[in-house]
Amino acid sequence: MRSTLVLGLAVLSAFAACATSEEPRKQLPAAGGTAGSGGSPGDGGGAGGCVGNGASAGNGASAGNGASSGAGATTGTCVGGAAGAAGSGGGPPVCNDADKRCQHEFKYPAANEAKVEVRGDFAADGWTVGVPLAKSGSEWKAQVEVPWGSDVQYKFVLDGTKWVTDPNNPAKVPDGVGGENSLVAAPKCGNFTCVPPITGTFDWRDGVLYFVFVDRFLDGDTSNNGSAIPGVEAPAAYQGGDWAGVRKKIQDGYFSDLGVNVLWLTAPMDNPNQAGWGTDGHQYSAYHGYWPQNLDKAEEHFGSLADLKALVSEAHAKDIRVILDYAMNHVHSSSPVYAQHPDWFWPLDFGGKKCVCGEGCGWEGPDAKRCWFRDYLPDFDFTKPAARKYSIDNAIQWIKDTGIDGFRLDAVKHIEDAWVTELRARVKADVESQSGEHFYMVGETFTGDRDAIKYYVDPSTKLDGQFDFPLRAKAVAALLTRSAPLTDLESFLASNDGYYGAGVMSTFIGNHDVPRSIHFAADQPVWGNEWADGKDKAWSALPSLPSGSSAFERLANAYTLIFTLRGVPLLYYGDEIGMAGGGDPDNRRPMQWSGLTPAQTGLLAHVKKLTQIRAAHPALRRGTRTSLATTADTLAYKMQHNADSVYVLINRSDGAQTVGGVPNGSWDDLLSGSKVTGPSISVPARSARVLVASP
Ligand SMILES: [Ca+2]
Ligand SMILES: [Ca+2]
Ligand SMILES: [Ca+2]
Repeated sequence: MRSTLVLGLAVLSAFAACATSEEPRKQLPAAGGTAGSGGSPGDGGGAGGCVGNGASAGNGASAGNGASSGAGATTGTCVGGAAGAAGSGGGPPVCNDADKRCQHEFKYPAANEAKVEVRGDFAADGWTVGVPLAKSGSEWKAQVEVPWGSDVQYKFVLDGTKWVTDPNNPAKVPDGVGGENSLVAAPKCGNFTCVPPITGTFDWRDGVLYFVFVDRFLDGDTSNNGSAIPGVEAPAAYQGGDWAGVRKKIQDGYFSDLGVNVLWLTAPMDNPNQAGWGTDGHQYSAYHGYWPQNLDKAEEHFGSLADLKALVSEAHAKDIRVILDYAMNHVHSSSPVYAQHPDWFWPLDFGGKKCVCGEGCGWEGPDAKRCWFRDYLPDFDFTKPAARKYSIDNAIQWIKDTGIDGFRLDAVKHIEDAWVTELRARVKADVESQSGEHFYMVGETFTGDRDAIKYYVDPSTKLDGQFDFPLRAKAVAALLTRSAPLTDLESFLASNDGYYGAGVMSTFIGNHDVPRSIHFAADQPVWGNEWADGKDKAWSALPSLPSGSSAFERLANAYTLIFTLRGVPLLYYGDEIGMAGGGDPDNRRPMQWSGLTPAQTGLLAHVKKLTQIRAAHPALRRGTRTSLATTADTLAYKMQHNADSVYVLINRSDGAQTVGGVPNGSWDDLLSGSKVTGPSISVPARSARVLVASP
């Protein structure tokens, strides 16, 4: 059926220099290399105007109030000057060409017809739903919104039955059925309007995200487990988790109890049953899903497409949204699309060297887009329109086939920008126009360089947000390893709060590419460097669960931070109970479903409290942050949105600390349930208080 090009194991094993599993981690910043001064170009400025104006923009302050904020955006298109006033700084509206609309006046000379309408491709339903013209003296006229810069074909319909071209417009094109259509060629206008972003019924700033690593979560159907792939040891092998298992946990209410309302699932595309070598001398299976082989098929280890659809439906029934990991940078060398269209991929040979990222080619700079992650992972050349179309068609098909609500996009900085901007345009045209809901797209750019991350953040043309790796590093250093004072974290936050403009970033402490968070939080941290990849403890000398409760309390403090800041907080599966694990693949151990220690149970209860508090207080999801008192060991800030004020006091030290700066009066601590009195409040060792004024 297919003449796939398979790199045999002999070839792979001879090439043992490729990195570990699916996606080698890119560069780490030079120590602390994130500082970057605030006020980067275009902050605010770019957010002004029409689309992406205050309406759905990050800071709710101007966006109207909580619950259904962004509602302002649905008030219709905003026109030139008016939009500028609504945004920051006046001027023409800001949107990409695909969202611009021009007013075009259609005119037809009046004779003795009773009615005239215009039909055409100015709108999705423009050929079936006409726009009536109004008679004005000797002419019929109508102002119709047409897309900026793309050809518009049209006809007039007289008295509901007679289709004619425009007698006053010589521009005509064949209509495909033997006649002609009149043509407005690529209309452009100075006074364009912008189509508003669709905000739908869910505001993504309210999201609490949970990353389900499907293969490692729960085996809900042993019939799909397949057989072992020779040469692959258990930690890098398929372990049975599947969509049926995830669905079961949705049904059981696990996520609802946790306060999670968005699930991120590992990539669903069919991967090969084949081993690939890592740089660590171990062979890996494709349990992670990042080696797409048959892009239009579901991975059989996880179930069928119907199983995935059922999972999504089950989630929706519980008011939980689902986003899928989508790996677009490359395919596996056994993929039919690579065999059929080798010209859609960057050649591995690059002037006599093998262009593998970090080997013959660099991870950064001009090679970053074209380098292959492995010599068995051909890299799409998205400068080729046909390759782009194929890939984006596939992404759109997955959305349509499954009913998902968003994508987590892998390795964004390794793909050509046109893929991202075209996907956004297609999502608007093909998905959001049908669903009426905003399709959330969050990207991964593994770096401490905020500008590199921000480059892709633009909800109207690129991504809604990205994972906030720089924040994660600062939080780990200040709250878990305690290698930097909390004053460092505060100064970082001060510049980070508005850094991504209208973006809806995802904040996190741990993920599948770094060692389990709990080990950074141990009394003696297993890794002192917050950027450690843990590969020294990935296959042997594996870390075990810390004893006692102190590490869990420190991790709880880190969650208090991200659950009281704006952004979509992410929980990596098992981190809600502080699961143990070193570097990849040890950080992907099977989910622990029973036998929790008291410290694990305490952490889980803390996370549930945080999600409840966050859900109840728009200040935490929309608010403006104001720093209160900060010391090396304590961090205190106020979050405010309209009438909602919440004070957050965090103490990382091993003794109680008194935190000042809270107003006089009586306060309820939402975490402990106790009452305290300002302005100076004692916070016990390794804990936090989240305060609201006592009624
Ligand atoms: Ca299974
Ligand atoms: Ca497969
Ligand atoms: Ca690439």
